[in-house]
Amino acid sequence: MGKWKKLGIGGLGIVVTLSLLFFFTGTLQTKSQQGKLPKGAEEIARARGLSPQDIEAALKTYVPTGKYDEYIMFSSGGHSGQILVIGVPSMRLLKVIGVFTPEPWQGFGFGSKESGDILKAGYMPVGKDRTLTWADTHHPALSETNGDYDGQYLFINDKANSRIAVIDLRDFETKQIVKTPNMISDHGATFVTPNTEYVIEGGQYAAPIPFSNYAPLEEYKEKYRGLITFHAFDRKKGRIDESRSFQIELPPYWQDLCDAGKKESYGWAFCNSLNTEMATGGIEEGKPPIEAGASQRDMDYLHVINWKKAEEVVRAGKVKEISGIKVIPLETAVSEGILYFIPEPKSPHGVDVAPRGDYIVVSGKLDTHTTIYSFKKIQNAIKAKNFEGKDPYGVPILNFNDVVEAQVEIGLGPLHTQFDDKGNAYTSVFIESTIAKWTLGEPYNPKEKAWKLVEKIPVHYNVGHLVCAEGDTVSPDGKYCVSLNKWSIDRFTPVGPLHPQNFQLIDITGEKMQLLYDMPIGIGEPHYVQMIKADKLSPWLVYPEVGFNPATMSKSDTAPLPGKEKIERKGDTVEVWMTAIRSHFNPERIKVKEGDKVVLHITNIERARDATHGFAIDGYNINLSLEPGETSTVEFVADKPGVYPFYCTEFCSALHLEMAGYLLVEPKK
Ligand code: RUQ
Ligand code: CUA
Repeated sequence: MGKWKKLGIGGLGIVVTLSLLFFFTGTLQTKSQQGKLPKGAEEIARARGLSPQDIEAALKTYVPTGKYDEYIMFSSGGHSGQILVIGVPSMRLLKVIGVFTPEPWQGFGFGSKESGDILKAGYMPVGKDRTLTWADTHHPALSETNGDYDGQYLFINDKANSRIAVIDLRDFETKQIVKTPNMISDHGATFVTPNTEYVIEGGQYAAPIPFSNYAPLEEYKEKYRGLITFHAFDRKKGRIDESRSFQIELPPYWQDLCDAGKKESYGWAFCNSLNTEMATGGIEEGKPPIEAGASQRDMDYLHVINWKKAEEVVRAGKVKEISGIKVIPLETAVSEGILYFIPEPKSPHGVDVAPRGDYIVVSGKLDTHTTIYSFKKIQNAIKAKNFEGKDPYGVPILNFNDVVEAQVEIGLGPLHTQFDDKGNAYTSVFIESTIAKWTLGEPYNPKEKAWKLVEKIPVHYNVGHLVCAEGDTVSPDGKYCVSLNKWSIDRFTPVGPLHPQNFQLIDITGEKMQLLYDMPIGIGEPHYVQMIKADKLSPWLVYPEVGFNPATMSKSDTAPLPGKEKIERKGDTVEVWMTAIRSHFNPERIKVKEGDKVVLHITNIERARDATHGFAIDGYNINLSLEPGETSTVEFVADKPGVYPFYCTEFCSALHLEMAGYLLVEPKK
């Protein structure tokens, strides 16, 4: 109430804003309505206690029914092992894609052979119960062509188990999970090279190679190593091709985030590291804790990796084969000029390559600066063999002052950086809970404006990553950034001691950054997000043919088709060819004997958009989602005698409840 009374100039501003908006969008309005607030708008604002800024923010984010969002965000789903698809600016959740974790709505991991095979491929290679049912997803990466998002594929890592997943953006479904050989944890993943030649996966916590080779911590320096994997991507097949992938052995520092070079720095990759002290803890034995041990030195090492050169070395066969993958030994990486180090400020976290590939921005978590390295200077120093020394493993270290371009003081605890289309960079500042906007130097800005802090905006609270529209590509869009806050504290109605994360949408088009919207994320802690222009995506609305198998992305030979439904018994195996259409399954009765193996193929023969049918068998933990055209196969042993209804789990029609049948399992005599 009070706020509204004291509107003054601000109130005038909002009236003008609203007027302009209604003027420009007012094609459906009568002349007399133009230029005026709609009747009651002021009253609503007053009653709801909305400030002029609130109204402006609401107008900028509201997307009316039937209208689409301009951008789509792909967010890591954190511990859920899934991916969230979110519209911008509405911040509406559009989909949750099952990736590493079974997802019942999509029937991902609940009986279909296709999804079961994908999940199983990602299980642990050692141990008795090798099942993994969760993942710590961190960094999604859209496929790129010439350093720009092409809207075809999406990748994401599982930090907890060192795995990589491939999602096809024609149907937004997970197609492949790779359990990376030799590695047990990752973090610098996933990042793609500019033409998606490789999906980069940098390791995190050093371990023996492979990790299942036990070695005591006393032998850490000798036996433990870091690793980075370059997963070769076969775009035609839409799959990672492990036969062409390779790894590079690294010193046992804890490698952190990575980024691929682009344009000028094409062919190179950059990863930072922490714990170059090689601390291994031992707090229980009176030794300093890891956090103290790993923060003693003022500098850690930015890893500069020539992956083009590494490719050649792999082709020349100068590799070891370990657990079925080619590994470039550390000595070879050094002698072949694949690996160099650059000192970087204490406990660095994010490393981000500027749009032209000319600068590499690094932020130290315990520093107040972003540090910017020049790729040209790095190349010159390497060519001139201008090294300040070598690390204990023989890796040449470039001289910090030779390669640094600038340092910008932006605030305490900088983490990650994104870019806009106007030569600005945006860095998340964790300890301060702000987003800092600063200017890049030439050629992005004339000299006098270069490398300067412009503005900071508070966020709520403890920001990790941030994302700006296409903000890590060769051509960022500007427009929006989203701050991915770890803590929400007081922003939402309390829902118990586990608080949601908070995504805050920020408008960066104006002279000042403007906070527009808070979106609570209630499933696991998202880390990174990428934001793509929505019109770059062209997903299917139904599967292209009836009998389509999403696992192979082709029409299946075994797909049941209308008129070809049948049940066949061969020995102890009962094979069923079933179709689904509103509102029945055909056949509706499946009679088997206890202990029989049941192989059931089912096709949704619908062609209408959104006419999805589910297929659940009670008591057998089976649920499929069959989108129009889709075919799927379920195999199970009918080991529970009795009567088991099966039914459609999608409310598909008025007679949806009638879309059912019986599985009759006759007990053994
Ligand atoms: S990381 S913020 Cu993977 Cu920065 Cu979490
Ligand atoms: Cu098909 Cu409900």
